[in-house]
Amino acid sequence: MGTSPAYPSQLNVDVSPEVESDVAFFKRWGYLVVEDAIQESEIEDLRRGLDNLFSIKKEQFIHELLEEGECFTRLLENSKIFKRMQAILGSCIQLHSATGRVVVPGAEDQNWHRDVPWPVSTEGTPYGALPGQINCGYYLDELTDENGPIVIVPGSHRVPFRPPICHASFPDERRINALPGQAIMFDGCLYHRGAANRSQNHRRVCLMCYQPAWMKSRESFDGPFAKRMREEGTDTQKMLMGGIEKW
Ligand SMILES: O=C(O)CCC(=O)C(=O)O
Ligand SMILES: [Fe+2]
Repeated sequence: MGTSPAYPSQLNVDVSPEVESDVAFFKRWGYLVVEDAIQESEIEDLRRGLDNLFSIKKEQFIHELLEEGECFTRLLENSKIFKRMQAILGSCIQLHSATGRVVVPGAEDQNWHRDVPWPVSTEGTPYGALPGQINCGYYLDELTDENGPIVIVPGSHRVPFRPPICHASFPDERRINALPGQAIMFDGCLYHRGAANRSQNHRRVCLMCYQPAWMKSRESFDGPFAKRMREEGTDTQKMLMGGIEKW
């Protein structure tokens, strides 16, 4: 373990009017589509990277993605996404998990779910704090009705009850046909699901999930990349990879 990172000097970061309006949209609806989050060359690299991993591991979910190569590590501080994550969650954030998902042809619909298991209240806690977790999907194949959009229920991140255990349609659901290059940020409490893949091709996505640095992460951050970041990284990189061990 390297030295602890210096804590950020302020919790709420300064934001441009554009980011402020994105934050307002996110708070209200629980998701955000960010245009031009990654460029064509990065998309190509990520596709190659995931294809290669899938050919070795042959698993739908590939965990601890940042340990798997440089094409993935560049997502950690993607400037458009990171700016918005900090604007919403505050400056003290860490990675919760980085996951690749390769959905093969014939894969069935995911059920509605929240990514987080904790209870939700419309009021937060008396002290104003909400546990937060925000995922960000970089879809590497254009999503269509065939290969499976990501389906969400806008605004459901605040409802104080859980989603049904099925994939029935909601009257107010939105099927997002994400494009490569876009990134889809969504609150971990938002009702969502990946739809079935009825195409002939793999449906590939990298999911980068962040949370306040005082929460428990899913990853243990004990791989070589995480260790190197904590030894040699900037204060932000140390913090992102679990460098704040205690408060
Ligand atoms: O593949 C997707 O569009 C979403 C995946 C997802 O929500 C999950 O695996 O928890
Ligand atoms: Fe999910």
